[in-house]
Amino acid sequence: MEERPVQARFAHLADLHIGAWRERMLSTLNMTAFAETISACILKRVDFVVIAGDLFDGNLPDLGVVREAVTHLKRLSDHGIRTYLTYGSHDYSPTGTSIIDILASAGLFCRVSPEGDHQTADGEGLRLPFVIDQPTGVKLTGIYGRKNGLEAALYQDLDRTWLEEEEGTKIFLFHSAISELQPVGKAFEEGVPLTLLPRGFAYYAGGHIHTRISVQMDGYGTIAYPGPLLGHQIQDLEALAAGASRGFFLVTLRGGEATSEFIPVHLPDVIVERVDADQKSPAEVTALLEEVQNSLDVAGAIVLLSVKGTLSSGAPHQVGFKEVRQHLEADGALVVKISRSNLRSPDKAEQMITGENRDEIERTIFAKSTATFSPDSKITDGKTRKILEFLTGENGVSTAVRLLAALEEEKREDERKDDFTLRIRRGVEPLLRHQEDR
Ligand SMILES: [Mn+2]
Repeated sequence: MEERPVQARFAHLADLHIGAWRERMLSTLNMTAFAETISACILKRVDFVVIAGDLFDGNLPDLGVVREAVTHLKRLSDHGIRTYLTYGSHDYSPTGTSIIDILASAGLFCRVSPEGDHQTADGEGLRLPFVIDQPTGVKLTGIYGRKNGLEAALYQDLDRTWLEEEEGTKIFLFHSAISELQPVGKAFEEGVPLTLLPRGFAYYAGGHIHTRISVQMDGYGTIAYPGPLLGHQIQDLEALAAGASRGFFLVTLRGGEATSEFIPVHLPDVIVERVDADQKSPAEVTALLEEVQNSLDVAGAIVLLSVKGTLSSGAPHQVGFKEVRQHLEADGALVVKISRSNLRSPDKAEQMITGENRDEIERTIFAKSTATFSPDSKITDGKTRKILEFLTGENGVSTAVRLLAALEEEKREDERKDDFTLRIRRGVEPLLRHQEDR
C-alpha cells in the first residue's frame, strides 16, 4: 500500500510546570529538561509544537524563570516552528492577566483557547474558533483547564456539532482528565466524560494527567497525554523513581490521521526511601537514617527521604536531619528532599490534621464536617432529598471543594463591587445547578 504524503509533523508537550520547585536545583533540572525538549523538537524538524497547558507552574511566575523559558521558546520561532497552546489549571488566571497572555501578545506563541472567561447566553452553545496553521493547513482549537475542574461547565455548553462540521485535519487541545482514561489508582473525580468531546478530530492533545497515555478511541482519533517532565510535586518525582519515562509525543499527520512516537527526555535518577519513625526516639531515627544513607549510591540522583510516625519521646527537631542531608550531598546527591510533615512528637499526635498537600488537608477537614451532617430522615420530598444528597458524604466533600475554588476568587482592583458579586454568582450557580441535574 502506498503511503499518503505527510501533511504535518508536530510535537505534543504538556505540564512543563516551569517555575515549580522551591529548591533551586530541581527548578534548574526542570528547565534543563525543557531546553532539551525544545532542542529535540528542532532536531526532529517539526512544523509546529502544541503545549496542552501548564507551561508555567503559576500565572505570574518569577520573571527570571520566564526570561529563560522565553529564550528557549524563541529558538522555536527562530527555526520557523510555530507554537500553539492553551492555559492549564496552573497558568490560568481567574482574576486577570496570565503570563501566557503577555507572551501571546508578544507573538511568541498562539493561544488557541479564547482569553478569559467564556460566557454564553442561555440556550446558546459555545462556539470555539479555529486557528489555522497556514503552512500545513492544520486547524486547531481547544478548551483551557482551570483549578478543580471548573472548566467542566464549558464542555457542557460546547456546540459540538459546529466543531464536528468543520472540514480538514483538526487538533483539539485540552487540559482536563477524561473520565474513561484515568490512570489506575489515580482517579481525578473532576473528569470530563468522553462524550462531551467533539468527534472526528485527528488528534486530541491533552494535559493535566501526569501519566503518559495514548489511545485510539472509536469515533475519535488519538487521545494522548505526554505527562510532565520533572513535574511540580513529590508524586511526580516518585513516579520517576518507579520507572516512568518523560518526554513528548512526535506526531505525524497523514491523510487526516495521526500516528505518534514517544520521544524520551533525559532526567536524573530518583531514589525514594521511607523511614518509619513510629515509637522510636530521635536518636534511634537518626541511626536509621544514617544506615539508609550508607546503603545508597546517590551520586547524580535526586534523593527523597520521607520520615513518618509518632516518636516515643522528644521532638522532630532532635533528629539529625541536617547531618544526614550533608552526608548525602557529600556523596554526590543532586538534591535531597526530606519530608517530615508527618513526623510528630508524642504529645502533639492528637490534634493534628495531616496530609501530603493542601488539597488533601482541605478534603480531610471537609470530610470531618460533612460526616457530622445527617439530614432529617423524615424529609421525603424528592427534590430536597436530591439537594441534601450532594451535601452529605463523599458528594458533600466534592461540592465543598468546588465551592471553595469558586469562592476563592478575589476582587480585581478595577472591578466594581456589583460586577464582582455577579462574577462570583456566575461561578457558583452552575456548580449547584449541575449538581442538581445529575
Ligand atoms: Mn499539570
